[in-house]
Amino acid sequence: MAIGNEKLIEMYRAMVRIRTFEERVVKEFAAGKIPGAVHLYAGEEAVATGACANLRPDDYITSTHRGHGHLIAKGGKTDRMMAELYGKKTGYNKGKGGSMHLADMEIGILGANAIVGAGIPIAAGAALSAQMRGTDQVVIGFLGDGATNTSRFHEGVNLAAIWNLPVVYVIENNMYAEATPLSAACKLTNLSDRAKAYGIPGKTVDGNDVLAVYKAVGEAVARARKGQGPTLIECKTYRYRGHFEGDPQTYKTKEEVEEWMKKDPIPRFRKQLIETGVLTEEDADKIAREMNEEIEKAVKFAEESPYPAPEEALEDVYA
Ligand SMILES: Cc1ncc(C[n+]2csc(CCOP(=O)(O)OP(=O)(O)O)c2C)c(N)n1
Ligand SMILES: [Mg+2]
Repeated sequence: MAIGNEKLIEMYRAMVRIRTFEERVVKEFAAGKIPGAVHLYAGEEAVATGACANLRPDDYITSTHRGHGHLIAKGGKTDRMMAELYGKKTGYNKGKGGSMHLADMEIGILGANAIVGAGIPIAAGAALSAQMRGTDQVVIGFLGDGATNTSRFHEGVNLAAIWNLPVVYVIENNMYAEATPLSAACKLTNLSDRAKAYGIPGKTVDGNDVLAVYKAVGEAVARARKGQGPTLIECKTYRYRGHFEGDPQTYKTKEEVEEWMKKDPIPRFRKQLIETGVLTEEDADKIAREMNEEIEKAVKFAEESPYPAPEEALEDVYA
């Protein structure tokens, strides 16, 4: 599979943008500038990036409580995201949703979701809508390993299978659901084996290898676009931070963390791009500087934006 240099660089930029955004979220959250809870994606950037690099602007995604990476990979704007995290009126949800409800319907982001597994049937629904409207749009539904143990997984994937819906389910197996290791919650080694129960193809890939994710999801997206139905893809990865910011992470061992740090998807892809002559060291450093500048601007935008007015509290919300 030949991937043009422009595409490779676009993917690298997306991964660095996600990491830089979140490194800044860590600082601002610790400084008390961001209310509520944040669940960081650091370490898993190759999954969202490799998956979304196969999508068109009019395709859809559903996200999870760990959604910053999905949003950025689908083209979400970091200034509006940061403003939302700050609870400001200029944010994606006018400051009323925060990290776990980020959405941008204009570019097919049907929303992050704090209810584990809730995006799975929503992805099936969006795919049904594309099928009924006769478009060739595709949906990617992101979910965690833990979400594969919910009833919504069974209902959503089963419906997608029997109706042959244009959806790709991408499992981000980061080995934990909160503090529970996957081995305590599921007997399988590869979660893609669950696809057999629904009669659809399943595949497991190295989720820290952006090109492996890109290729596997690319094949699944092509199948879905041709009307050949859903695919279940498991990406094995690791979250570097806690389940949420503030999690003491007593359930992880030092050795485990060190092992996964060696497999960090960003330095790994950087090395690959430099070795193959796609980027020079200077180019890669320039991308890092540009992302720092972008995120600096996003923070300034968030800080200088107003909070929603008290009299707007009941607008745009369900009661
Ligand atoms: C329906 C529901 N049950 C429980 C929770 C509490 N909860 C939040 S995240 C989470 C773990 C999810 O694990 P996984 O799907 O592997 O996603 P990860 O956090 O690892 O990305 C749980 C149990 C919830 N938000 N919603
Ligand atoms: Mg998990």
